Amino acid sequence: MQELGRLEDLPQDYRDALTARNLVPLWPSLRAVLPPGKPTARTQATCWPYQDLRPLLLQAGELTPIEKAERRVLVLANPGHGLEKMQASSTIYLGMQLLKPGEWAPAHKHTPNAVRMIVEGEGAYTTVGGEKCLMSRGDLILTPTGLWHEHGHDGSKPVVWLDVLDLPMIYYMEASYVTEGKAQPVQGESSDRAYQRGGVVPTPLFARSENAFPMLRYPWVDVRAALQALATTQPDIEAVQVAYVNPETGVDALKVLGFSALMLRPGETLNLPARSTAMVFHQIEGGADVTSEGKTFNLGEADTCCIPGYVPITLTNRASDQPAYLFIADDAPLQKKLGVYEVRK
Ligand code: GTQ
Repeated sequence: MQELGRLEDLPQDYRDALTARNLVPLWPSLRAVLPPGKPTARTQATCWPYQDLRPLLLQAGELTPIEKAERRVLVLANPGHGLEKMQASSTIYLGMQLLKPGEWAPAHKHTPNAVRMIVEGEGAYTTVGGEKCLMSRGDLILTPTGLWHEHGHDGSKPVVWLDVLDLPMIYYMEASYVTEGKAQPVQGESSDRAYQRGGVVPTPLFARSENAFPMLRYPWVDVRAALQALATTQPDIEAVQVAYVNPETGVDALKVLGFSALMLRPGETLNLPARSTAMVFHQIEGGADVTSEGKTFNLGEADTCCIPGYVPITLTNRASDQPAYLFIADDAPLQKKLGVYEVRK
């Protein structure tokens, strides 16, 4: 590849004249913005073990009352982006949120899309667009763009969940803002039961739902059962994996980030080809080793890690006698819409 001219090759008075007019020569920076063959990733392979962050999150519960936090969250920040950027990857934000018994995180709505993966505790709920979604370990609850949401807790022990947002993407677009609101009237329990059976959807008076987000809660009991059924009925399948989708259309549940659940069968090692998306892995049950570029994270329950895009990843179930279950998030829906999604075999 041809070596290009450097900034230092240009006379200082010429450079000053450009700067004074808000002009920049492209060629000294061309290789930085268009590197050959593969992007330069700021995202670094990073792991956030739950046992490290849990005591600090509980300490936040002592130090900062919910009224002073609104959302009591410790952000899982990737050092490659700089901690102050609060990004796990270029597009993904991760946060661990704590709600103590009796606390209430007030209603608001915002342009970024969110999901919550429940990590610990019982008795909390989030009300999304008037729908009360109960939180149990492993459940996935959507908070799509523009829907009111608030969190409450009627149980007796702290509840913790992992927030996954496309905040870095929406913020980068200068499209991120919030609107505060009042407590929402609840219109009933969550609609997940209506969509519980794949292949049949509600059609009241022959009409399909026109709701862009018809299902907000994906209970772990159902997702786990789907994975187990897949493992039993299709033993030769390459990977026991299911995607969280809109049950009306089959397309990704949200528009920017994609979510799936993976069962690693006892003793299984899975080689994922290099894909153009960074990936987040969160251990729901069991223990998995996540290896990329010679580095391995030994995930235990509730641990979370992030791996940059364009590198192959190896996943290994450490147990030979029981499955391991992972929750996976990436930005494949966005990359596919933009036409930049790649799998390198
Ligand atoms: O629970 O609404 O982690 O608005 C970051 C921003 C959680 C939430 C986060 C939010 C929320």
